Amino acid sequence: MSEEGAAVPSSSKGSWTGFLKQLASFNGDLSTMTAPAFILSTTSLTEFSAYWAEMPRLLVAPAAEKDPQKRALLVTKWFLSTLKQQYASRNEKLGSEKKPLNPFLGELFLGKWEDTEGETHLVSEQVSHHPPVTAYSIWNEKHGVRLQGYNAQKASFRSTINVRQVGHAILHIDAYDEDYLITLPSLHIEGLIRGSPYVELNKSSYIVSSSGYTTRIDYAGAGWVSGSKNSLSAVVFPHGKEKSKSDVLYTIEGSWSDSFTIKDAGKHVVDRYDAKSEPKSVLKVADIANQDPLESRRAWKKVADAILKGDMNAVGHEKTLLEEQQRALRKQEAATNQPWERTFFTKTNNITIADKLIREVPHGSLEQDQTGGVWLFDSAKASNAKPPYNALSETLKDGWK
Ligand code: HC3
Repeated sequence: MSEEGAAVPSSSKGSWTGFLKQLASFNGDLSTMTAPAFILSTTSLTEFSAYWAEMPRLLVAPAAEKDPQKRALLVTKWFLSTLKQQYASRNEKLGSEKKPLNPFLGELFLGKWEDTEGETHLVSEQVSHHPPVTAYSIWNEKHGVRLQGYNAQKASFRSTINVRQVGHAILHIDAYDEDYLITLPSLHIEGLIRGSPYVELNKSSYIVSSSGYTTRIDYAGAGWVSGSKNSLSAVVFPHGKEKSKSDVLYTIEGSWSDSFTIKDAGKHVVDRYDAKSEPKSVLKVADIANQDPLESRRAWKKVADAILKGDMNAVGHEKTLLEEQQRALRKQEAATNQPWERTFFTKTNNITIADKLIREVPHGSLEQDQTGGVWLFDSAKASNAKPPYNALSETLKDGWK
């Protein structure tokens, strides 16, 4: 049994108890949740998009595989490798899951990885504030691999914070003109009572390829049948054969934060993945002084500095200034009838490849009513963006649809 607030600094025990009480009447909007200073993060959610590609080697690996079945497996392996980065890396670094900064409309986070795989670019943008939606695009021209997606969170409170992710990602491989629709796992927060929150994944997510393969990944936590933390169990099968055990092409068992093993239909081990030994590349981000005012680390600098000092008055003051600026902008847009123009993304009403592939997901739906539409990376916008963003045009060839 964990003791209430055992991991909370003694000066914050009262505010933690208050926070837990406030959760009982939580309205589901994560952005309105007010948390004590010690659990506030200095990182905005726009930065989280980088977790998709911290190991560019795994992201581009499918492009070098000629067999579509093995390619589908490599895409699955890459996706599974991103889970530790997405859901457990902050815990490892900071000791617990903190409350990220809520991006403002138009907020940007840009960077690139430079390693043996060449340049892998990242553009992340807050494309909607109500509801909060973050869109991203990640591309590596050398290998002809591009990922784009967007996400929002629907939260509720029942014993703990439960989060359903809305949105999806699409990975495109130029050489085979192939797309992979990736749905996002649900999660909940553990360790709340103790004061050291961490994420556990639950339910299932899918990867559906335009070449005819589907992967279903089932997640479970320590309290489940498997008994171990962050367990995953995945199967790769031809479209429509989810219920047929004899059609399973690969099975994957293990832990998304530690290691997993991949077996073929004959139960032979074909690959293993160990999160500890996989090298990560460092994302290069411009110095704050050279960033645009819309760029996340520049825009949030004063708030982040105040959080680091534990000065809650200054945090409140700086956040209010940002909010007032945003309100003034919205007012001006309404008065001139000119809605905010997104820098890199466009809302589409057309049928996308995602509409087609989502049909392979049981009860699957893009739920565009929950994300203010379907958001697509707009390479023309990126090429014509104001300096310095237009420099990205040199890295954008013809692969975008
Ligand atoms: C729920 C979450 C915010 C959303 C985070 C998302 C779903 C964002 C998209 C990324 O690709 C994946 C991802 C990872 C972690 C998710 C966060 C975990 C906790 C955070 C809550 C808003 C914080 C709850 C507050 C507290 C104090 C319990 O940490």
